[in-house]
Amino acid sequence: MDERFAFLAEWYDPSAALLRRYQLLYYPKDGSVEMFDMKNQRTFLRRTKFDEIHPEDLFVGNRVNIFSRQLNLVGYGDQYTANKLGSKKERTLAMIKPDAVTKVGDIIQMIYDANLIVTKAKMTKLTWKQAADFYTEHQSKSFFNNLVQFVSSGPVIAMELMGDEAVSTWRKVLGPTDSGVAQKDAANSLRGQFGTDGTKNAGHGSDSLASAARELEFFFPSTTGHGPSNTAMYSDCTCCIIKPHAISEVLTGKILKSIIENGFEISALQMFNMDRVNAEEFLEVYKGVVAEYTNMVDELCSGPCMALEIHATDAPRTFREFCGPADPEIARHLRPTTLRALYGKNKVQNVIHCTDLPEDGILEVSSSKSHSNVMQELHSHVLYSVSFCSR
Ligand code: RTP
Ligand code: MG
Repeated sequence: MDERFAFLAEWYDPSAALLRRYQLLYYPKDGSVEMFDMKNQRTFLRRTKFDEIHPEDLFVGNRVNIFSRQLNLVGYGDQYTANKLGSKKERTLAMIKPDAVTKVGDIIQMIYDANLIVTKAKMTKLTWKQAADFYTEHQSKSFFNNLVQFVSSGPVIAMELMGDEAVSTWRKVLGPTDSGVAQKDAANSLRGQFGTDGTKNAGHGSDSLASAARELEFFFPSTTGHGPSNTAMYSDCTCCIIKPHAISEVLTGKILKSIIENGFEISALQMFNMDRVNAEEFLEVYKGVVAEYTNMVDELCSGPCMALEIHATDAPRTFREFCGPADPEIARHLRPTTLRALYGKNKVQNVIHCTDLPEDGILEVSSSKSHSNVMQELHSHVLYSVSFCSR
């Protein structure tokens, strides 16, 4: 019999408002998948070749996109799969400290290069008390006050990372605690490249699975509340969403780096999953106006995306110019150095959704709304979605 891996998977069906459960089978020999509806006890998808799924994406806690359905892998379906694919997978908390937030692009690239994935992310600014709570284990140390003062001195970016031995892998990426030592002994490590001294050392990583669980709960609570709030400030800004296809193509690091290098400040950042209802509402201004509306909705809810608040003078206009024409083919002819020209595939998978209306037609249709109203609307949709999804 062909080797096969089995998972329990959940899919939220928005039209029925039901959480549906499936058994998902994957056959590595020919890259085919098969799905079985658990409630109705019948085959849902006959064994079908599906090239877009990669064996390394198959582990509990991850999401996979199968024929436009976003499935949550919630359990292993048999002991064989758990042993073979699950035994080394861990989650850990990574935090980019205030001194390295502008290096977020390089750092996310380093995370992916280490074969880890980012499953949650949020920019937040900790109060003194929050930082002291976070580092409570170091309360009695001589450096405690310095550390708390530093970590609460500006925004940080907290992330949940997942992958094989994530706790130790991420600490290896960070390098030695003291940046001076890191520069000598591990020049390519995160602290070797971006740290300054023993305290200002660019990043944090949980030191055990138990700390990881506690620290993830601190930033991304699983039960009550949303954790420390994001840093959105709603002024002189525009809203940008890195689309799911770009995230799964591992472009996030390059995109963030390019945004920052071109003089834009990222004043808020949060990763989230939009469900179909959210995506439809978010893209409502395009409904009946842009032919690709339904495909745009499909794309936006096909996996995690990253919402950014971009702060700059005249941000909506300058940032839109930086992204380039919505159609990557046109962008490659007219503005070959823009993000969409460089990384876009087609009008739907065009890397970035940025606030504004790409077609003149829409402006006419929505002429009752001023430009800034549309922006605020989009912005509040994102933040609504963010708070909705981080629940
Ligand atoms: P982290 O917790 O931030 O990932 O760092 P770590 O495990 O490598 O180091 P740890 O001993 O847990 O210390 C926590 C943070 O405190 C600051 N520190 N300053 N002598 C000093 O000035 C000193 N020692 C530690 C660093 O920011 C360190 O990351
Ligand atoms: Mg530590």
